[in-house]
Amino acid sequence: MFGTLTFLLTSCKIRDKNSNTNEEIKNNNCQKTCLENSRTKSLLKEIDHTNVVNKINDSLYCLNPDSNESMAYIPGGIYSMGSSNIDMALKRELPQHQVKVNAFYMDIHEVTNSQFSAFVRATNYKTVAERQIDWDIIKKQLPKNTPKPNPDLLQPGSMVFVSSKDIYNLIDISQWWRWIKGADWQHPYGPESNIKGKGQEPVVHICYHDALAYAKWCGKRLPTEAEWEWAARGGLKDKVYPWGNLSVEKGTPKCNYWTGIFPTKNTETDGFEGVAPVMQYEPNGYGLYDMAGNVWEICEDWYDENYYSSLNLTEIQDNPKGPKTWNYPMEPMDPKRVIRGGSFLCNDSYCSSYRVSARMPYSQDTGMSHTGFRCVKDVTP
Ligand SMILES: [Ca+2]
Ligand SMILES: [Ca+2]
Repeated sequence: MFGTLTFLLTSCKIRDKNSNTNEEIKNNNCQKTCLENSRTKSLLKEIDHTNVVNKINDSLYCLNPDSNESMAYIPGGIYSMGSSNIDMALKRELPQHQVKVNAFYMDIHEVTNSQFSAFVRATNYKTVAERQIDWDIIKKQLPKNTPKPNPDLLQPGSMVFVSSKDIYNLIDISQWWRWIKGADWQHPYGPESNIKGKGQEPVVHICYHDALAYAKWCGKRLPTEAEWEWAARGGLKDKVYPWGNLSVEKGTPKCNYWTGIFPTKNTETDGFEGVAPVMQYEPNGYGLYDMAGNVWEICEDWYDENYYSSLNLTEIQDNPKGPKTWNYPMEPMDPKRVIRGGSFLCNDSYCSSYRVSARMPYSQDTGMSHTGFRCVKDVTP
């Protein structure tokens, strides 16, 4: 939320309406903040959940914290973390470095609305997006002398993707992201929306603190970034995607992403314009669903733009937990965690974050309509 307000108050003050040629849009992709999103109407779309319900026999498995049901065993191993594809990777994904990961269990799908509902019913937990915003706290993360915004802006709310057919560049994310008062996990598109019939969709508008609270309640934890990438690779070596190297555009749909031209045209050829119920596509080699696309997944690690390049490449990183703190020069005062896997908003024309090595900063106090999480659990001898 703090990052959201930073965005609302400080970003994209200058709107260069002359910089909207295709070539300039392509060049501007180096920014790749990737705060993409889905359309409001996609929330209202009726979805047949039959197949999903058949696949998930007990979506409330977290009610039994000792159960590993709906979790996959991820064997330990050593792998090359980061991208081996220089053409597709961002600097933050380089260089590749050797990482050792111990075995663990991982949720086979993103945490669903049904699962999160059980947590809230049991604990009365209120997500950050549902809480009043404390100006005295967030002003410390904004440039000095930032004027106090209208009190309306300090009401509970969250960031919602709103599609636009008329954009002038791919840098000013305010063209497709809106702060919606009353948007939260139970009202993903604002106070008039709800999650009825969407129990098998991943919970969204979740920030790091919310995800952590849920994980602890389940007797689980959030994955480290190294664990997440190792799991996403599904036993494959040096591949671009969880399924291998075949382009996301080729063959049968492999994940829920933005088909078409982001953010102006969504062809829905993967079956969904917005968020999809979990487990709609083939799992990876470890039996994990939606490690590419659908919703971003929050990791435990702080985000450091230069973390990989700071490592000693002659050493194997033993179960790394990331940097000691965050480093994101574009918003230096806003604490950032790592998110992984991309979302239903990702597209090759923008950031192609459904690649297994793709990594993105995420304000730890912010909820967004394309971000959720899944949990892991240690293997006890
Ligand atoms: Ca899609
Ligand atoms: Ca995902």
